[in-house]
Amino acid sequence: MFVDNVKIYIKAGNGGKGAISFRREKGIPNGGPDGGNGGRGGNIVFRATRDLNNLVAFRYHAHFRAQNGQAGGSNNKIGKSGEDLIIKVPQGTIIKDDETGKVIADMFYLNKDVIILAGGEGGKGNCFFKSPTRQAPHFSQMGESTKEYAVRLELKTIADVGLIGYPNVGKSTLLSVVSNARPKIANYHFTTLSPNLGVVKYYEHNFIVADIPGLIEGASEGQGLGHEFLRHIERTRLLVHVIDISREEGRDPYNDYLTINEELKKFNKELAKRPQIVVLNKMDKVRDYASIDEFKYRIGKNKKVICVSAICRQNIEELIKTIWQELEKLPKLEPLEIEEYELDKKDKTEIIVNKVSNNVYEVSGGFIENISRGIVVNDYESLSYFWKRLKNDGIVDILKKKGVKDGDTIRIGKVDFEYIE
Ligand SMILES: Nc1nc2c(ncn2[C@@H]2O[C@H](COP(=O)(O)OP(=O)(O)OP(=O)(O)O)[C@@H](O)[C@H]2O)c(=O)[nH]1
Ligand SMILES: [Mg+2]
Repeated sequence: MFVDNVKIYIKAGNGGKGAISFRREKGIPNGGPDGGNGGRGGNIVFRATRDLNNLVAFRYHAHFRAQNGQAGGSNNKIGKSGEDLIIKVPQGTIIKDDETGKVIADMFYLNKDVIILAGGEGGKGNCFFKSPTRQAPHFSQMGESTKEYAVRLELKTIADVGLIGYPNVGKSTLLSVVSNARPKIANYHFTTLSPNLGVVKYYEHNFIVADIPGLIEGASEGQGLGHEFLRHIERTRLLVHVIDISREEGRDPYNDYLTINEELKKFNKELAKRPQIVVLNKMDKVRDYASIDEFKYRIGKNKKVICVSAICRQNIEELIKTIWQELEKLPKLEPLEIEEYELDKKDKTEIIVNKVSNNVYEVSGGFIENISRGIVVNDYESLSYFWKRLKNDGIVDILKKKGVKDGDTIRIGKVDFEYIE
């Protein structure tokens, strides 16, 4: 089964809770607060690899959670951070927000880690809340809790060269003789059912070749395996168009050439304009060399045509050299140009005040979420700390502007407070 589009669920780790603790040492009966901060939650990190060429593994494993941070400890001990979760995907995987369809990242570069979700911040320990007027705070901050998101992974293979052509013309055989790949080869149509990638070495250089299932006339209407796999050669720089010159199957080679190019055009006009090298394969079976001259004449002088026998490894060095020389002239591939888009945008300055009914005002936003992690409703000191923050950070002013009066209710998260002037 070949899978190049899947939905998965990811969640970064929660931050650990800050500790509430007081020093207890011999000779220091009322030691100060020494509760340490909680640890950070682990990030969700994506990494592109060439060890994979499809997304099938994600069909069976679709939920990914990074480790939570641990709680802080006494003696100002900071909680252990959660470990990052590294998700390996084939190079060329595009990560989208499943809800909005917006692209978050293009996993274009090998081994370049991309943080898609950041772990939650650890909460502050009670030591942090100590002040001249608050010598022994009995409260600490909760760790930041993170949300789960659904993302869609879409593979669009990255390779320098794409092999195209009718079924059974020897594309996979060619890939197996030029590269390290060992694709399935057999004497029937549609042996290749999903893309194969191979690395070709040419002196100190190397380049990637992608072999896809064969195309036939009408592929755009779903004939054969259809057009579906062409998107895996859209991100190539050069196409190698393989043609069976032996006429073994009774088709005319030049007609094959035109038909496949027509199918390319129907899929994507840009792809049809991509530079092509034409490879006439199965030369070992050719008795009548006039047909080669005829092909070359019909295709025109300015097209590059190379005659090979993949099976006999005849002229393969010449082919590799020609491909490399062409590639050198072509611009390098670039990742998708995407607008910056973060999945879990945390605006820690955002303050939203809404009047929800006559006497009730709801306060929300990243700023509030952050400071409200410190409220312990049944702890007087904790509440007074919280009120102070609301006053000092201008939230009370905003409430006043909105018309709040003595005795009104202020709703923050799930907690209601009475507003007292
Ligand atoms: N005589 C001869 N046969 C070849 C040559 N190259 C490939 N073949 C044979 O052609 C048949 C098809 O080869 P494949 O490499 O599977 O062809 P393909 O184009 O990948 O086919 P699909 O995956 O079905 O699209 C196999 O039996 C190969 O052994 C060649 O140079 N000469
Ligand atoms: Mg094949």
